Amino acid sequence: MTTATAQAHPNIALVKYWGKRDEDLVLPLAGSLSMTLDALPTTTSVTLDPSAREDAFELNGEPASGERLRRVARFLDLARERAGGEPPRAIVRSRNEAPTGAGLASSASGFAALALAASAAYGLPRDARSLSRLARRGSGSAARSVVGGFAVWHAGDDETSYAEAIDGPDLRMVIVTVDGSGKAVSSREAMRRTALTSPFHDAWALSAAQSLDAMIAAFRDADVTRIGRIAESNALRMHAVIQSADPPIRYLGPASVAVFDAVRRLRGEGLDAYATADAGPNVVAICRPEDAADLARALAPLGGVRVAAPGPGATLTAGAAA
Ligand code: 2P0
Repeated sequence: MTTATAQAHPNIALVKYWGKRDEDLVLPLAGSLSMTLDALPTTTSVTLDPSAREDAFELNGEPASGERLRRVARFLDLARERAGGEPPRAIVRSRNEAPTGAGLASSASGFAALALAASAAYGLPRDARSLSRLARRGSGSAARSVVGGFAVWHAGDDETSYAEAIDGPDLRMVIVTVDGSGKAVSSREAMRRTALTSPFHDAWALSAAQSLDAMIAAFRDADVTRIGRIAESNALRMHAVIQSADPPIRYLGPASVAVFDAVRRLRGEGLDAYATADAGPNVVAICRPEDAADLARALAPLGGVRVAAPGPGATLTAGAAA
């Protein structure tokens, strides 16, 4: 049986993706910019099984069912549609080093690895643009994990909405895990609710597009301070619009807020660090490489800390077909 295995890493956005222009095609309201990490990879294998009548999905050794399985099967349907003919069903085995569903972007690394492994198994193109476009359909943020280092995901349309690399200054991210449990509301559902009910939604969409332009300019100037400022303000605006949904959703808890406060205090003491957080309670602090050890030491009392550097894009680790 044909098996292909790929690895991809999570990414943390410095300008967030929050909201879709088209749910089916997973087209974002605005572009976003992220760093792919060198930590917490997902490794995924796709084995084509000509005798199987359904796809199967195993996550961290456990068979998946329900919506989790359907999401993978729908994604494989897309890959098979692109392959043409009547390609076989598949067994997908995936292993995450990050806690699944805790706001550490396991769906980004997951669908980036799956896009590459499925493309290899079904003989689809494996250039970065094709992979990023395909990964996007699994989970928007996965479009960015296809790319190593820093990535800009263009809003665009189905053809042009993909991520590509952008040069930037070397950065470190100190991941502060304050809570490893799953999130109460999925990003997908929370984005939908925000768009439908927040009175601030249009302002958020406009602000996100402006933040991306400002961030790209800060990257061009390799200006870490500006990058950090824009990232922190963009993250807080995203959490503000999420909290303004009805019924409200709040991902940041007291322990998360304590990390934001600690980062601000450290900044007052001369350490140039900034904070961001995704759709979960964990916080990521951003700094220059030379400050990472001090920052990690200062934040250690507030949660589990781990320093990440820019990491590789999705790579095939075994078994490319044809
Ligand atoms: C991001 N997040 O830019 C933002 C910040 C969470 C907060 O991308 O619905 O799991 O699968 O496209 O990719 C999480 O969204 O959502 C996300 P879907 P996804 O990293």
